[in-house]
Amino acid sequence: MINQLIPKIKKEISIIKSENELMNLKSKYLGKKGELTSYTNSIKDLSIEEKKIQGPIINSIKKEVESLIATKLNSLKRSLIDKKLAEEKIDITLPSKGTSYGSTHPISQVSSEIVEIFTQFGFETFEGPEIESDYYNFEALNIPKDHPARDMQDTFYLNEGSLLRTHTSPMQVRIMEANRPPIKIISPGKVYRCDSDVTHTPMFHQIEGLLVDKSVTFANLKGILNEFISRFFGSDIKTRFRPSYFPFTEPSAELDIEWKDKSGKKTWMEVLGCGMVNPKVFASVGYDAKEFNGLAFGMGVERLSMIKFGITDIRYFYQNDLKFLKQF
Ligand code: 2U9
Repeated sequence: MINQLIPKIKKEISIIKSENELMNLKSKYLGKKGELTSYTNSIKDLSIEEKKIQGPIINSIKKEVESLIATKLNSLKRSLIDKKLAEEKIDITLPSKGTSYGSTHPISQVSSEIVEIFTQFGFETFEGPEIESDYYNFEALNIPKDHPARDMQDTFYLNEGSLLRTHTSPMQVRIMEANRPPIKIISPGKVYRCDSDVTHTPMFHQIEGLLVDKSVTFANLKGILNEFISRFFGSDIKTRFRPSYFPFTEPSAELDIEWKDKSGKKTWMEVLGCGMVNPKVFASVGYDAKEFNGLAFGMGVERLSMIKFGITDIRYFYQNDLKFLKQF
């Protein structure tokens, strides 16, 4: 009987297809109650002579069965790997899906363009903190306690005394505090106001400029801003300075450009605000208003972008709609 065991097991192993089946076969022959195990157990009952003959035979058969099982296990594992490799084959000759590139957000593009123009005029760029104190955002800029800008409905207040800056002017106050004229700076950055409709978002981007020296004139202000408009909107654009009011400048003006609306009709469009630095602002930073004067201006990057590209709703800038963004 034992002599036929090897060919029988070989036949059984040859049709096995899974590790599970192989383990069942292993326990059938080599397990506690396995066929081969019972032969091994019976050795102890044989006579000494029989033991000498049968013992080695049974042991060598057991070893061979163990080796047959190990070989089969290896080949099962190998064919599993081969199958996986065949399935996961990559056809490197297939055409690629292509790479898509992102692009700079239109607000960043326009902001950089404006900064670049003022850099060419010799202005240095400084960026400041978005969380500010009441002092730098309002007090030092001659914005009185009862001014509507200070109202809870216009300003985002944080803890006692701190707020989200409503303009980038606080940075310019800091620069003036730390330096003596001449000063020729611009400060671009995010500003925050409690406001939301087609032309206002609670956060928007501003660029403000400040030039302080011994004999700065309103003519200098007009010259700089006219040159800026012709570089940004085109050299054929007409401008006009219309009197206005800001607490931090005196006199103050708003700059309008002549622009064609969608139907081609010419209209005046308000583009930015400007003026001569109010002597009260100089007093806050310890400058002698008799010795120095300055020009200042401020513009909203979203507003300028909307005019330049004919965008009618400011919220397009922040909806991340690729159909919109890909046009820039
Ligand atoms: C200092 C002194 C004066 C900056 C100025 C404006 C006029 C202005 C608005 C334009 C549209 C803000 O973004 S907007 O809503 N800004 O009209 N800004 S003069 O004047 C300064 C700044 C700093 C120390």
